[in-house]
Amino acid sequence: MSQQKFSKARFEAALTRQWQYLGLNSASEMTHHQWWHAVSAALAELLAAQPIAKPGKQQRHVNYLSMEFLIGRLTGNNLINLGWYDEVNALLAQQGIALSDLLEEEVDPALGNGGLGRLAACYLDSMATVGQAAHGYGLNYQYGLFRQSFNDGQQHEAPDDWQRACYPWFRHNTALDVDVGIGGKVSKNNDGSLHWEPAFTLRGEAWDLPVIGYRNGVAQPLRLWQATHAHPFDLTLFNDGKFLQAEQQGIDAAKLTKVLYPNDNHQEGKRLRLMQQYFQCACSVADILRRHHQAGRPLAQLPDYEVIQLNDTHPTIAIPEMLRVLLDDHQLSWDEAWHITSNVFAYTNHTLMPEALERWDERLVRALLPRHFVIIKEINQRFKKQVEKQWPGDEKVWEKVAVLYDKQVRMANLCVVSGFAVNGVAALHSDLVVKDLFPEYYQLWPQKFHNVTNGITPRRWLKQCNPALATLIDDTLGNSDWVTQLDALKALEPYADDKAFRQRYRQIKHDNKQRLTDYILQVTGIEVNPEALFDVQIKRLHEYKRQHLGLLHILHCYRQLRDNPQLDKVPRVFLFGAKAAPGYYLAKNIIYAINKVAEVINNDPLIGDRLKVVFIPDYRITVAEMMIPAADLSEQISTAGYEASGTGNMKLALNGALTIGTLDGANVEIAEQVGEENIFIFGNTVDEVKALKANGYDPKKLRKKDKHLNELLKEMEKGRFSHGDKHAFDPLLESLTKNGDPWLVLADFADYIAAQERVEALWRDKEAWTRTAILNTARTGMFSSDRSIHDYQQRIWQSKR
Ligand code: HBZ
Repeated sequence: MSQQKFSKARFEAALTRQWQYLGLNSASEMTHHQWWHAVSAALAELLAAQPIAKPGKQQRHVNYLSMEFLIGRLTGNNLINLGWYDEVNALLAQQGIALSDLLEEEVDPALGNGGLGRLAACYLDSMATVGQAAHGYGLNYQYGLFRQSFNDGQQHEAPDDWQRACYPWFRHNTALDVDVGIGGKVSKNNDGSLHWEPAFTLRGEAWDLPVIGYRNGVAQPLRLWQATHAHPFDLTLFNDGKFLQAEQQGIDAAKLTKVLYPNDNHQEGKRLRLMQQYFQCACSVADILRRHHQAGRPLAQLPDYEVIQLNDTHPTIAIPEMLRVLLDDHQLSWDEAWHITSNVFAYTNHTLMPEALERWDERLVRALLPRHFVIIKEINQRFKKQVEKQWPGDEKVWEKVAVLYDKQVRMANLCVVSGFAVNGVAALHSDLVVKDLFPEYYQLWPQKFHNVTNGITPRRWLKQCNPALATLIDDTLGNSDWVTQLDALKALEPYADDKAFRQRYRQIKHDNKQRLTDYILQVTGIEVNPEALFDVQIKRLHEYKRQHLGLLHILHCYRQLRDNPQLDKVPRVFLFGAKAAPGYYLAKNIIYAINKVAEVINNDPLIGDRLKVVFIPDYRITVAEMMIPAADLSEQISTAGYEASGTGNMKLALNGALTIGTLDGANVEIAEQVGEENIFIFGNTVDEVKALKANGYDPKKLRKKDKHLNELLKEMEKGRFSHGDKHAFDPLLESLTKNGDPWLVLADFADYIAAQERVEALWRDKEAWTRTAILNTARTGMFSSDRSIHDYQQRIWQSKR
């Protein structure tokens, strides 16, 4: 496979068609936004007209099912992967148009919440790049993750209408539309077998986005299903009212894919969410089977050709759906259907937190999906026999491993029982999946359990977001092999000791910080000093991620300077980016607290430029692309055992930010790679966290003992940052003390401050700091998502069954 050639003539012709569609007389009449649209649509048209390269090797086709794909802007990324960026840039320049300005016109398609959705997007990029044949399957939400603004420091949410109807990269593939039933009842056939009579039918439209491999001629689809009414095509059915029932029952089909649920690591249990999940799964399973049939392959061979990777439990209902189709539509026996299904599905776990493990109320499942419920019961009963054999009469074990228990369907258990592989997303996490979450399953099926450490695509997260550093690496190594072989960055190691190289590396970081400084001024009106240490915490807002531990450190610094105004303290800019789920009261209070503290510190003349605190609003992929290359310090400070992996930690380290972090998730592997002397590790370990909790951890005692910490908390309690309002931060403060500090913020505080002092000491030695930063870039090659995909291939997708 080789790169597609850019044809200037064809591109110009396609571009001309675009302004002609608009009824204009020339390209020069287009607005900036129209230019972006025209260029993107022209590219999409050229791409659609080209034969799609098929990966050469005989390998199972991957179907990556995810409720979220946080893809970010596509036009710039596609140009880079196509290898056409410079040509298009030059061509537009001739017309007086700056491509980089045009690209700013694109609204982020924000079809995901955070790490899980972004991981799916990185994996699609890597699969196309390494030649792993794959389809991504998800939903085409009309509204992506809400837009965030701050109103007197409080988070305000607005709908994210990203105008999917005129997104130029979309193609509605009408030939692939699918009809999906919901509700109704199960009836017996004459031969005693069962069939489902849904109450109504919805139409799933296939909307495809191209996923372009890095300069290898590959383009494969990300297929996002969009719900509409099923259109009557059969007059009898129409007269029976079948196609109108949905509306009669108050189901507005278009509602189904209206909005992305804004929760991360928390299940809400809403009926509409289950409908979304089923709709996405039914459309995807039908599409996978359609392709299989079209290729003329027998059903029994499905596992030889297809694998379905479930991105967490959100698409689990695909399992009973596959069984239903095989049993009812194809009349396979249970054993045949089970053999096929249980060799096709693999499950990735992204969390151990009980509140995030999906469970669905039996009544809800039965009402929406009566046939699926019968199938789930069957799976459960058959599995019970197996458990009985291994642990006769042990109800405690059954209570843990059952698929159906207490009138709830447990999706994670359904995945483990019905899939051929289960994986965690970092070494530590995969270990805990086996030891803490699924020990009994591990006893039954040790061969099912794997680790695949997460990764990030170097195309978007280095080449695209940090072009100056990419060019420095190209120049230094004499080639660009690192873009697809990230391990090649190892060869940068000797340059850490090269003064001239350090100077260039530092200059690039400085320029990136200057760019971010300008952006901060533009969106917040706050002026920060690019010479200061940029201390960055960017991720969803969640207690376990402990943005409030960061806040306590800020209060500590502020206090130090007030106690001793002459103190020679390293100037810092604390930068936050985070959205809180709209219903997550405490998370919103943490945002409010950070914003209110920021207000006081930023306006304190005593402090001046020495400390600034900025909460950048509406954190999203495009903002991450600006913050990551500008970061000096990467805050990865979750309570050990709770961040499954993290991927921001990888992006930041690759771009030369040093990590301050706990031994959690992939931080452990980052520390192994960069070396302990090049990372700031602190805090209680997983085992220590467990011991503290087991021994009755009492934050109040800690507070009493630590006078300084007590002072910091008291300042907040007294209303010092809230115009005298003593209750402004009650939820946060109560969680830290009265409610037992479940995330051990106070327990890690002292060690965190000590680690921050080591940060300051190193920062004072500019050359030593830069040397460490370079080693971080050089040694984080293993976190390429290309490596993750190779791991999936070897350990899961291509493994002998
Ligand atoms: O998945 C994250 C993990 O917290 C993070 O540690 C990991 O690096 C990343 C990729 O493996 N999990 C999420 O982002 N989870 C969600 O966004 C989520 C969304 C909807 C839900 C539950 C979780 O219903």
